[in-house]
This record gives sequence, structure tokens and C-alpha cells, in this order.
Amino acid sequence: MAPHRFATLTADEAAALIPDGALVGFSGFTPAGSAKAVPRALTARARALHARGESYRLRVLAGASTGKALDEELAGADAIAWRAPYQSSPALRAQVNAGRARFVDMHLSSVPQMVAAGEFGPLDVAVVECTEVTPDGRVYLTSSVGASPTWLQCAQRVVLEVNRWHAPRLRELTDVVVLPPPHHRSPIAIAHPMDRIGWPYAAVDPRKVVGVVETDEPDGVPAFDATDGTSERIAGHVVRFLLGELRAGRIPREFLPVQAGVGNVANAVLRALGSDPDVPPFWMYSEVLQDAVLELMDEGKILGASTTALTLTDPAMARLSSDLDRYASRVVLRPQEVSNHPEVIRRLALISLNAALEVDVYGHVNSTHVAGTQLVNGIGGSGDFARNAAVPIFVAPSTAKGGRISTIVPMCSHVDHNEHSTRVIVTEQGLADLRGLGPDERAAAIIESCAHPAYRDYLLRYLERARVGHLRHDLRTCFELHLNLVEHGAMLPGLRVE
Ligand code: 0RQ
Repeated sequence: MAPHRFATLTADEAAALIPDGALVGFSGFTPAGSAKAVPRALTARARALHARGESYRLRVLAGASTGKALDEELAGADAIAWRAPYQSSPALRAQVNAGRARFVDMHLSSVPQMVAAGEFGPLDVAVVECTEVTPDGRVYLTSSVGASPTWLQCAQRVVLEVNRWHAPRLRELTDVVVLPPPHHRSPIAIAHPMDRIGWPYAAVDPRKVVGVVETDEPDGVPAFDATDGTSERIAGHVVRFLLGELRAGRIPREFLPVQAGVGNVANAVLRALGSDPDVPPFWMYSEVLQDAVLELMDEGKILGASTTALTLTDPAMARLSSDLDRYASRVVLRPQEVSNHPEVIRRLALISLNAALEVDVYGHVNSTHVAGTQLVNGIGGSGDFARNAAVPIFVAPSTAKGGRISTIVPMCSHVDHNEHSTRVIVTEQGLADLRGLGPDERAAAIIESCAHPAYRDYLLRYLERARVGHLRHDLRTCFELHLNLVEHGAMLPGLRVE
């Protein structure tokens, strides 16, 4: 058979092949490896069609959140009707909270399996960024693997964005395996964060590839804010706790692999772990790898990292790409189905670090909805990791919005992680170790150690008037703080928080 030749398309030509209402699987896990040119052309197409009074709205899947060109611009053009499994775009968030776009908030590890099983209907099109595609259908991905291998396998038609900006040598980090359906699965053979079990490319049937779009563009990952005092205090409590666990022998001498979510607090904790001389050099088994990890790898404090996305700022990405002799043996880039797989997370006995929006006095955690209704981002991988880690840690500042919000509340207005999965809660005020504590002890520990002093009396009085039971709650007032926030813009109007 003659080798397959792929048609070269402009982004507009590719966009024209994607009809209104299509279910499209885009590459990308955070801005890393996110499709760029085709989403931009889809935005232009949507705007033109809407101007003519025609409908054009897509059902959008990506590994997690995406770069600006995808969620933010498409949602800005009112071109997203449905989105799963995670987002962090202000425009899309506004559409979701206005009831204009539907959002399905999902554990990221389950997405490929559900799409492959057809649970959202047929995947009409995949749009996947790569550094190269060979005539026999080997697709070398860029800075994330995410769910792209599954999109390529399941989609009826495929558009590839070949991005020249990314180093072709990124394939040296890549380890792709697409798991068979669950009832045909053997154990996943990962017993160490650096174990490799797959291939450096994802596979596609070349006959499904309708065209290749050439691009030359970095991911545009935004830089983080400088670490603030609150994050540093949270990080200090986490490090002291982990050192105590090390001394007590509950964490082995060689330490445990670490997962850290995105955001400033996660970055601050990683830096604090990295700079403490008593914390031994450690491995990471995570879903994102941010600039701080690269720096700690250079310092020898992080020995190596497994991830599904290189969420690096453009200069850090360029640094990694120009020194792959150094990084290729220290970084493994896997599909999200494997980076976030409960089986592997449980086996490797991770320390997981994720941020909470609010925590209630019994340890339930809300990561996603302000006052129970307004979506922020989504659960992302936090449930995959927190539910299965050996040492799950949730962090949050004790107050938000200048003290108008207490992140410690009587009852969470929405629950993403329940009391059965949470074990350690940390704010800048202190750390509550909930292991082995009954509900009354949990409440006391969380209020005394984590709540801001300005809210402690309110929380203690709540418990005093609550109805006695295994859990004490006053169902009339358990959401009083949230109601105050919605009605008066502050949980305790008139309270001044220093
Ligand atoms: O608002 O941006 O307007 O200042 O929420 O809060 O404290 O800067 O912390 O950036 O880590 O975000 C839970 C949203 C925290 C995030 C969440 C306001 C606060 C601020 C951000 P401003 P911070 P972070 C890895 C794992 C779920 C997914 C996850 C998240 C803004 O960590 O989305 O963990 N996690 N995935 O002022 C109202 C409260 C608030 C509040 C904070 N109680 N009420 N607003 N804020 N607490 C990622 C992936 O899976 C890909």
C-alpha cells in the first residue's frame, strides 16, 4: 500500500469541516498542548454564522482546561453548548453560571473510559496538536498527553495541528498507553513514578485524518503571582506536618511521591518542601508540572516527575526543550487516564496537595461552587488524587475576599470531597489532622486550628446550638453564612477581619 499523504489545510478550511452541534475532542490539559489555530478559526466561523442568524455551537471535550484560544474565545463567541470535564475560563464560567452553556464536572481519570464507551455519544471530530504525524499514523504529541490518545482512537474524523514551536524531542518524555475496556484490564504495571509502560506516540488510523494544519505558537501558560505570606504560612504548616510523619515513621525515610494541584498555594508548598534541608529529595506523580518543579529538579530536590501536562511558562518550556539530554530521563508524560489512575495513586502511596474553596467543620470540602451555585473551575483531578492518596492534604486561606468570606463554614454549600476522603486540612492559621477523630473532635480541631479567629466564636456558637446527634447540625442556620454572603456581600456583615 502506498504511504498515506495527508492534506494540508488552513485553519479555516479545517473549521469548515466541523458542523454545528458536533462533539469535538480537543487536545490540551491546561494550556499545555492545547489546540490553537483550529479553535480560533471555529470562533471566527461561529461569529460569522451568528451574524447571519445561524446557529453554531459545539459540544467540547478537552483533557482538562485549555489555552485562551479554545475555551475563552469560543465561549466569548457563544459557541460552546456543552463542555466537559474541567474549565478555568472566565468567559465560559460566566456562560455556565448564566445557564447558557452546560458543564459536566468530572473526575479527569474517568473521561477517556467514558468517551471510549460512547457515554456522550459518538465523538465526531478530534483536533489534536502534535509535533509530527507519520504516514502510518504515529502522532507525536506536544506538551501534554491528556486524553488525546483516546480522542484519536475514537473520533470519526481527525484534524492535526502540527506545531513547529514545540521540540520534536518531547517524544522522549512521552509514554502512551490506551487502556482496554475495564473488564479486559490487567494491573497497570507502574510501581515507581518513572516506570514506562507504553510508546512515545499516540496512534491514529491515517484514513480518518482529514487534514493537517501547520502552526508555530507557544502554549502561553501565564506566570504565577509571587508567593504571598498566606501561602508561605500554609506551606510552613504542611512541611512541619510531613516532617513529623517522617520522624514518626509513617512516611518512609526516602519520602513518598508528591502530587500538587495548580495554583499559588501548591507552588508555595512545593518550594517550601524543596528548600527544607530535612525533607529528602523526592519524586512527583502528578497531573501538572509547573515551573517550580523544574527549578527544584535543577536543584536536585525533585528526583523526577510523572505528569500528563507540562504546564510551564514559555521561557521554562523553552529551557526544558533545549536541555532534553538532562530532562528526558527525569520526566514522564502520560495519558491522564494513567497519571490520575486510582490504582496507581493508591499503589504509589502519594502525598496529595489540593486547594479547597471551603471546608466545613466535619471536613467535607467544596472545591468548585461559591455559595453552592457559582461554578469556579471544576473538580479536575483533585478527587482522583485525594480519594486515593496515602496522605491527602487540602489547603486554603482561612478567609477570602478581604475577610468577607470564611473558608471554614458550618456546612459546605456544595461537596466535592467528603469527610471519608479528607484527612488533613491546612490554612495559614494552622493544620487539623483529622485521622481517627470522631465528628465532635473533627469540628473542634478544624475550628481551633484552621478557622480565622474572627469567625471562631460564630462557629463554636453554631455547634453549641446545634441538635445533638452523631453529627451536630442546626438545619435552620447551617447556611446562614452563605445566605448573608449572597444577600449582603459578606458572611458576617459588619465584621472587620484584620
Ligand atoms: O479569587 O481570583 O478573584 O482573587 O477563588 O483562590 O486562594 O487564589 O487559590 O488559585 O488555588 O484556587 C479551589 C478555585 C482555589 C482551585 C480553587 C476565591 C479567591 C480567588 C482563587 P480572585 P486562591 P487557587 C489540579 C487539581 C479545584 C480543581 C483542582 C481549584 C479565587 O484550586 O479550582 O484542585 N481547585 N484540581 O478569592 C468565594 C470562597 C473562596 C473564594 C477562594 N470560599 N468563596 N471565593 N475564593 N475561596 C488542576 C487540574 O485538575 C487541572
